[in-house]
Amino acid sequence: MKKRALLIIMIFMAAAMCACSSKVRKETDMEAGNGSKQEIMTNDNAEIDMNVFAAGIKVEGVRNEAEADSKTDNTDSGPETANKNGDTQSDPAADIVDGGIEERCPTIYETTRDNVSYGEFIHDTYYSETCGMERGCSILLPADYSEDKKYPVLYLLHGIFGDEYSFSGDKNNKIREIITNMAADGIIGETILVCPNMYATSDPAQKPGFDSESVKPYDNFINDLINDLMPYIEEKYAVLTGRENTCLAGFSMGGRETIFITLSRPELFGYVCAISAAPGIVPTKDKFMAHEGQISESEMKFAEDATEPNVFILCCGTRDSVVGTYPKQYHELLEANGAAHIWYEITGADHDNNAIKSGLYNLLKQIAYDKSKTHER
Ligand code: FER
Repeated sequence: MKKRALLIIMIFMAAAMCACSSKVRKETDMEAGNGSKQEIMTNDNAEIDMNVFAAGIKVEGVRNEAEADSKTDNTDSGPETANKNGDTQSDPAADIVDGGIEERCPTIYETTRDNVSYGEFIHDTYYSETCGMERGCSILLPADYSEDKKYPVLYLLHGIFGDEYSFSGDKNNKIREIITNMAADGIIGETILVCPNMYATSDPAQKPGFDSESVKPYDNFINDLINDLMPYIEEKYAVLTGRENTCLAGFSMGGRETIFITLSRPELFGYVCAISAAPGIVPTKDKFMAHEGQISESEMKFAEDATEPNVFILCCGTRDSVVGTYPKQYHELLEANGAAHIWYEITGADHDNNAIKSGLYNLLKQIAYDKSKTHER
């Protein structure tokens, strides 16, 4: 009988220890994007699933109700054009280059096609003087990549808690399909996509989090990108250099750094898109933390004599549950300070792949439009 009582006490103790350690994990574990359910508490005591960061809330390849509400017609595959036999055929390239923003990436660009070859993401490393260590990046080369050609480059920056695998590891963002299908249709040139690790720390033990110290390596990424990664990519791969051939885009934390990098070094990037940009460029306090701000509100503009990007897009879903209206506030600040840009909202999109697909598609579409004006496409 005594033995049985002892056993019951031991079981109770073990159960209590388990519950305790899972609570510690919930509050301290900052790893995200591995599919397991981990949560973080905001200052208003709301629980947020950690997997919403890095590469967005996961939405499957099906269109949701909110999308059906959206005014954009996703099934439109372009205007009907008559060929010389009088038959009508769809020519997507004919209408894509009209300069208009479409809230949703059309289905024809995000769908895998049988007659198109898609490249595979590769992983590479480079030495970062900025961080004093070897760092990784994922790279999507066109399927028929050849050293005999030269390609424009798009640097794509992930969200908080992410790394160089955040985009390549999520098949639902359709980045590979969009970039390859648009090139296959001749809308854009074949493009090399580079997905870096944006956490530019010199301390391998440092981890991201919602406090000023833990966020600093993201703000340091500008140095790693410009002084280490871009020179490495330009030396190792067959890339076209210069702002006309160098594009920058980012999601959330990556969107915030995209704006900061663009305002700081606008002469380097001809085509830019900040998707669902996170707060903290200017001082503020949101549900996650107080932000000191990278710059003041009056500095949220290009320098007087700056070479500005040909295309600078800011966008966000109307139902973004993580960054809310911060992207809109950035737009309003840029507008008040006279910095040219395109702003649009994606009806019904959350902090998710619908926003990512939309931003990427519209950036590439604007590149096509801009190049069509100067016949460079
Ligand atoms: C914040 C809110 C959102 C913040 C970062 C984010 C550092 C980033 C979200 C994401 O990358 O998905 O206050 O502060």
